[in-house]
Amino acid sequence: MSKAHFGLIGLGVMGENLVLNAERNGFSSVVYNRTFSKTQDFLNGRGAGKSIQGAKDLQDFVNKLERPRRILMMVKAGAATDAVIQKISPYLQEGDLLIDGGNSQFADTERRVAELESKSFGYIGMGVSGGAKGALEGPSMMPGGTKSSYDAIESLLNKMAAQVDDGSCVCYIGPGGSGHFVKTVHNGIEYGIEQILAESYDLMKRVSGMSGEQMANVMSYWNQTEELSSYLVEITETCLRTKDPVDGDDLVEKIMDKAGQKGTGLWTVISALELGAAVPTIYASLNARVMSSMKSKREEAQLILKGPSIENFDLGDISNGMSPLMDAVVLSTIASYAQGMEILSIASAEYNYNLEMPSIAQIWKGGCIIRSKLLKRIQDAFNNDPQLSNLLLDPWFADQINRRLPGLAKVISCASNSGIPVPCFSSTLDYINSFRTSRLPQNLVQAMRDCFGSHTYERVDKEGDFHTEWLN
Ligand code: NBP
Repeated sequence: MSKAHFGLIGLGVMGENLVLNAERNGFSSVVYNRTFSKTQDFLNGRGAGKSIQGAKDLQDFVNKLERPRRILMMVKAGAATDAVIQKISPYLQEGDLLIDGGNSQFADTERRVAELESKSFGYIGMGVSGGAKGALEGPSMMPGGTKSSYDAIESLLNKMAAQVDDGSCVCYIGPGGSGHFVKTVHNGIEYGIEQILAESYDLMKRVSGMSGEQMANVMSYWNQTEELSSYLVEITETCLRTKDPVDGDDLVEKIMDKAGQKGTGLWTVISALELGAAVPTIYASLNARVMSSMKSKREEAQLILKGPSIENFDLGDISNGMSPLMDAVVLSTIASYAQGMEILSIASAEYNYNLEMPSIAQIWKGGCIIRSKLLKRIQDAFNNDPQLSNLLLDPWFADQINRRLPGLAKVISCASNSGIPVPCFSSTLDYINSFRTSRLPQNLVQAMRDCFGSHTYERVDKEGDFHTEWLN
């Protein structure tokens, strides 16, 4: 049998679909999975009748691959990825290329790129987004590592990726762990948008008393607007329309209100704090998941901590453009993207990643979970002004903010008068109001720090560092 073009390790949800995608695009493949029965099940099931061979062990796996080998690992991030690298390394030869498509922490990828490349193997850390369907039909892929390693797999990735009007949803991101860094930030933005849609649902249900069907209609309306048309709005409509097959009630109402966080949202926030990037909307979404996980404490607190009753308030309906609620959703979504792009631009300078903002927006336009029409505007904004310091300053986005800020403020006031938490909406308003305020009250913070700790302060009227004996 002739040698296969492409090897895959890890037949989980993602690996299985990615190898079917590669095979469909003309790359004969060989698959290996730690538990061999999964390989057999796959070859007898979805992999049957295709140019896909199985391998029982890693020796057999590498023997079945043409050289230089191109091997994609789709295993659990962390220790499992290190274990696979350690086990396969003795079988690799100079020029072979390992690609980690899992959700690895970017610092791990930096370490692995250095280690593997010192042994003359290529190593690519590649973020993959799109879930099972995206993996099969065309995901968005964010590969980072040395450019020559990327060049060796460019044609494969170009064919496998989602396609949009201006190309495929993959490009060389940059050196080291940059691909996984960009994927991490992608997931941080995703956390933000999911929470924003959840907050809009909570308000529509509790303030306006809307049914699942009515809320789904709002999502359908939003999905036809330039500002909100996106995959996440589309699937929110589906979730809201879906009925429990047992009794026909809205299924979403039967789901426990506890959301997990697998790591990438947390890593986004940690990276942002380390880099000095302000990401309050994304942070609020992470914190909302943490709060949601405290179910029993919240049940206890509800009996003790009393709040106001629900205020009668018009959040809008489809006939009036769903304003002001749509204002809140649009501005918070814009803030999530703006904060994500801000982390990327600071990281690019700090870690010498040399990230291309328009290209990143371009490869997120298809295949991935945060794909949306807004990304075309983001791509244009960074193309029009490569030095753009914050997305909110682009004329199109600035116009959105200037028109929609009063609506966002009204929604937050209704929520707070009704005792309904809207952490992403509130953080967005504070973010925008802080950003557009040239003089913030941190002069007083600096005075206090100098008062108790002689930390010194700068003055607005002259150069230098100053100290005052405040307590004399
Ligand atoms: P999982 O994250 O559930 O990983 C399952 C695979 O990892 C199986 O093949 C399993 O082998 C293998 N594995 C584990 Br667990 N420990 C191993 C070890 N010590 N040595 C060798 N293999 C090991 O699968 P997934 O959901 O397909 O995700 C794969 C990667 O892609 C993850 O890093 C994930 O974060 C990332 N990702 C997932 C999605 C998604 O939507 N699911 C999207 C984007 C990225 P076994 O069969 O023998 O247990």
